[in-house]
Amino acid sequence: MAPVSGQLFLGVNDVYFADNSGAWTVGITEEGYAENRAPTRLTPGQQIVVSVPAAQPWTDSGMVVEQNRIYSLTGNGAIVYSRDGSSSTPAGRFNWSPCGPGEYHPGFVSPELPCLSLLGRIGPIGPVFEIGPALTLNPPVTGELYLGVNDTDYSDNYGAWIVTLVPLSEGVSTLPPQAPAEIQTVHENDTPAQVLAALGEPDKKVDMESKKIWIYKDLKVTFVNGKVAEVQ
Ligand SMILES: [Ca+2]
Repeated sequence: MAPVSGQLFLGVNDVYFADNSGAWTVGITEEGYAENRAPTRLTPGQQIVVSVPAAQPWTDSGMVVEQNRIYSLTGNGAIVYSRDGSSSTPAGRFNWSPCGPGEYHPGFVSPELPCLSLLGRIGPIGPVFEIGPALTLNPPVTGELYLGVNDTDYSDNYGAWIVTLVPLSEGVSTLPPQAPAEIQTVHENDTPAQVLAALGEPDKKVDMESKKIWIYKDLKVTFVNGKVAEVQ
């Protein structure tokens, strides 16, 4: 099952490749969507509110975030994270060791990001990033957004944060199509008259003894003996 959308790379688990030969053949077939369900893609202007329960490390938002699209994520509310009733907002807690600013705290979902903060990842095994109270997200890949609570023990937690997801830009598919590249037809051995007909008047003409160079905005045509010899 693909955790995110992207280009698939295939590898050989070896140390020294210079003495290898041959190739494997890999077949790939689409078997359909996992759980017979495609996650929802946000339409422009749509706002999604997801509840992130404190009693589990990760919550599947059910939403796909798309590469090259910008999203606003905001986290609100407070969760209780220990039996003494201590609570945390999505910003996390820094007031005990090893959770102080910049401190490494092994055992937490992310030992580097703030304890008890709101986390995100794209796909169930994607790299973990900090959302905290607010984040402008520019997804590096297209995939389903997961929301997490950076804790060690989830059995003493209760409550939920509320996360709001809003796309700030259109998806790539809604960008206006690019104008097709101009088709320029200049062939070897064309005469200057034929080039003039195809490309129009050049920006610059360089005349040398044996050859002529016509320079266009993004093209250079070289004539030798009155015929096109090279187009660059
Ligand atoms: Ca806890």
